[in-house]
Amino acid sequence: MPTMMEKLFAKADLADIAVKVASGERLSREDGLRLYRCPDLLLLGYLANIVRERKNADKAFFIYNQHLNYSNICTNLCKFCAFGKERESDQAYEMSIPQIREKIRARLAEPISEIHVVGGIHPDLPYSYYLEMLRAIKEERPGVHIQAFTGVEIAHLAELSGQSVKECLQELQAAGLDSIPGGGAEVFSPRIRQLTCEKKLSGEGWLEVARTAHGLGLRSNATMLYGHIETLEERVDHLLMLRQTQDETGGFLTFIPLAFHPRNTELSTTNPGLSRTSGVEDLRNIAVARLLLDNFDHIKAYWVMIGPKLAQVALSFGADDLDGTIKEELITKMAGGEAEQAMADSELIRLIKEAGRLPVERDTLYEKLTPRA
Ligand code: V47
Repeated sequence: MPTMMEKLFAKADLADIAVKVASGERLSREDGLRLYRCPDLLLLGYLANIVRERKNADKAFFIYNQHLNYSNICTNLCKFCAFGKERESDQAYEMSIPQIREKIRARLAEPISEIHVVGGIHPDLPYSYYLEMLRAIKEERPGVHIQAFTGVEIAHLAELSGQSVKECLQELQAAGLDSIPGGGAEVFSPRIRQLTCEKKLSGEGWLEVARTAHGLGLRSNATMLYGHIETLEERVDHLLMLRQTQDETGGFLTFIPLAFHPRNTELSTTNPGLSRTSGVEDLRNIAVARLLLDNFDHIKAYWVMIGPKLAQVALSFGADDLDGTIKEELITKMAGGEAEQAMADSELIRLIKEAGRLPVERDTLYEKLTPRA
């Protein structure tokens, strides 16, 4: 006699996918589309949670980190981004190396294990600035892990320095770079890139930087910016390209779905119907990513973009990581993000415990850190 769950999956036409998930079989492109189209969020969550618990049991990770957005001056001016500004804009800024040192020094009393560094594609900061920045951060905070420069920034720095991506990454590594954040991936579809960020490095270019970094032993993250003008097919194809690359290199640490924030973006002016993503959409993207990305160990619910309350719920829909303490992150804020930018580690721990999970403070590479008294 079919069990209650079997009946529910049959009713939602997901019976075959449920069997695949139970046996750990890889899902197809068609399966991914069916999952995205499934109206029953709880069934999606149920399936994603099976994978989440198989990979990470009850653990929910967080990190004590500091974000540093060194400059918002950007030549790409992507239509979904409210952070990037032209040099002439009265909102444009760039931090000098002494200012960066000051930002790091100001938080030396906190047990920060990672500095997350991202900025725009600056038209004229010299290559030496980036090397100096890395060295300065390590001088101010020896031993800290620097996760810096998206694949797009790395490709720009390689060009600026007249080196190959590999040579440039090696030089950045020698100056203090420890891993690469997941930004700049957006949606790999050439159609979406043409419509939203035509000046940006291509999707294939972004993946090539990741492959090169992984070949050097540098780990990196991956993201997808969803909830704007992309189709479900484009989302699934993006996830499958990441899965394919992970099969080749095994170098991705975590996947982070990024919820589009329309305020102050050009995309929202040309598409007035665009609104903030809904909670259902956010959870659905986390669940489908967990199910399709079978070779990724971790899925992050980025609380700055989806809010701490939904990020907490996401721990039952496939996510096993809440990112960290952050404090100041301007990319979401400029686009209308309303979540407080700082979260105490005690608050992250409370959210995780209330979700019935086991809080684990991690370093960037997901090594467990000893709990503090
Ligand atoms: O690449 C830009 C996205 C990214 C908007 O690696 C926007 O752990 C929403 O990648 N609405 C940068 N998103 C941030 C990023 C990130 C964040 C947290 C953790 C990690 C990680 C990476 O932010 C950009 C772009 O995809 N973005 N504008 C916007 N209006």
